[in-house]
Parts: sequence; C-alpha cells; structure tokens
Amino acid sequence: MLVKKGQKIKSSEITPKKLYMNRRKFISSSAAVAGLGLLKPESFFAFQEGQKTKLEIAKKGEYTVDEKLTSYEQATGYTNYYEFSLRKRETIELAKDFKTRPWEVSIKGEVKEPLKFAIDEIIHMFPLEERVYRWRCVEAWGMIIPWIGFPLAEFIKKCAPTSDAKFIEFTTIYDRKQMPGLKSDVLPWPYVEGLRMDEAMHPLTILSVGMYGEVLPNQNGAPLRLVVPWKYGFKGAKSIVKIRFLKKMPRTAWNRQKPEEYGFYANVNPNVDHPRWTQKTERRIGEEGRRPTLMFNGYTDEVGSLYSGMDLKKNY
Ligand SMILES: Nc1nc2c(c(=O)[nH]1)N[C@H]1C(S)=C(S)[C@@H](COP(=O)(O)O)O[C@H]1N2
Ligand SMILES: [Mo]
Repeated sequence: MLVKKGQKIKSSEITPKKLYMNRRKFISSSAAVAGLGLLKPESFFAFQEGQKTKLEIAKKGEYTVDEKLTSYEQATGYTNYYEFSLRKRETIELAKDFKTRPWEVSIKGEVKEPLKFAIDEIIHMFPLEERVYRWRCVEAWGMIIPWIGFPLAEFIKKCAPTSDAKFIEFTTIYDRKQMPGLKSDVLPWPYVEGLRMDEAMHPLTILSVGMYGEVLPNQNGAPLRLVVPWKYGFKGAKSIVKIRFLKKMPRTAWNRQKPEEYGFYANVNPNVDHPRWTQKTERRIGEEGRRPTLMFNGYTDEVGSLYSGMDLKKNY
C-alpha cells in the first residue's frame, strides 16, 4: 500500500512491511541496551499517532481490586493535566494532537552510567500487566482504573542505580508549543514528582503505558506515566521524559508551590485533612454520595510497613 505523506492509515491497513520496519528499528536501537532478554515478535504493535492502539496484556490480576470500573468516558474525559488546562473536561480536546513519538526518557543522577530509552523500547521491555487500582485525587474524588504497565522496580533494575540512590525524581515534558497551560504560573514548571527508593521499588508502584486495554490517551499521560495507588494522584507524573536517581529528597512541583498543602509523601490519609477541605470522605466518580476515605487508599496491608515509626501528620 502506498502511503502519502500526512495521510492517516487505519490499523487494519498496516502492512507487514510497516510492522517489520518498526520491529527492525526497535531491535537495532535496543541492541545498545544490555540484558533486555528475548524479544517476542508477537508482543509488537504498530503505534499510530492519534489512533487507539491495543496493547497485548501478558498478565492480569496482580493487586487488582474487585470494584466496579470507572467508565472509560469519565476516566478519559475528566482528567487533571495542568500543562494543558486547569479544566478537567478541556484537556481531552487540547491534548488530542499531542506528539508522543519520537519520545525518549533519559536516566540520570546516581546511576552506573546515564542512559536513554526510546518509548517503544520501554513498552517492549517487560511483559505488560493489567492492574485495576483505586485512584484518589487530593481533591477528594476517586476512580477505579484498569492500568496497563509494569513494576517500576523492574525498570529501575535496568537503570542500574548506585547504592547512593535514596530517592527517584520524575520530570514531565515541558513543551510550550504543544501545551497551552504552561502559560499559567499555577505550578513551577516542569512538573516534577518523586518517591523514596523503597516506595519506588514497592511492587504496587507501576509505570503505566496504557489503560482500558489500549495505549494511554494523551490526556491521561501518554506515553509513560507513574501510578502509585496508595498516594494522592498528583504523585502520578504524566508524560515522563527524565528520571533521576538522587541522594536527597527532590523538590517537587506541588510541594514547591504550596508546601503546607502538598507534602512530599502525599499518602492517602483520612486522618490528615487538606488545609482547605476534609480528606475523611471522597466522591467516587460515577456514584451518588460520598464514601469514607481509606488509609493508604485501602492498601495498608501492602504498604503500611514502609512508614512504621514515621509521624504521618508531620510527613503528610
Ligand atoms: N504532568 C502532569 N502530571 C500530572 C498532573 C499534571 O497536571 N501534570 N496532574 C496530577 C493529578 S493532580 C492527578 S489527580 C492525576 C490525574 O490523572 P488522570 O487525569 O489520569 O486521572 O495526574 C497527576 N499527574
Ligand atoms: Mo489530583
């Protein structure tokens, strides 16, 4: 099939040639990365900008909560992405032409050597898992999302951090041409978030590349975002371009903007109110009324021990 420049092709029309080319490109670029293991041809997909792309899920169910999923329309139509807009229903339209290819993630700081990964290398590095998690925004609403991704811990191993790495920092793309919200000074851009190394290595923490069976929609943080289900949603940095391993706790965007409202830890905690509203209850999107908020968003059995001996009123 002949494809003219700028012409869109349906995924049903993608030729074996195109698939082959993508595959070749991937193999040659990843040859530089040691220890990736066997590349399974069946796990390749042809990413097409602006189209829904199905992801092959190798594993289902780990840590999955048995609760009714938030509708796809609400999870993708009511999003927080301030680089585009402060209005949750507006980001879907403003992000629709956002370019997620080519895309590189650079690895810096306390590592054996600095690295760069292309996004399609990252997506094919590990078997993709689907995990249905509770998701709780600091603004006291929540959702149930079927994320697709892999444990951040696995990716960290590929980055080979040194023993000096005690924290990890995530930086989001800063592109004023594509992101009209960057004109606002609501946050000190770029959007930066971070975790303590043991939080980052916890098996619940994932890097997500998709949701609802498909590649992440742009407004939900394509092509790569962090998901930490026991913390407030703002920890989940979207559209990551840089990961740094650090000796000291990084300064994060929300914490810099309003330290008394947004702490570094940001664990979901019904006993510590936000200065301007209660955190005891929350609205689950798609439901009437409010629910009680659960400590660590209901993940106490899994993560409670990470914080033993810490005063969570001080370390909010
Ligand atoms: N880069 C970036 N990441 C971000 C945000 C943002 O504005 N910019 N918002 C955060 C907030 S406040 C929340 S609640 C979640 C929302 O994720 P969702 O829109 O996919 O539900 O993304 C987080 N990650
Ligand atoms: Mo949020």
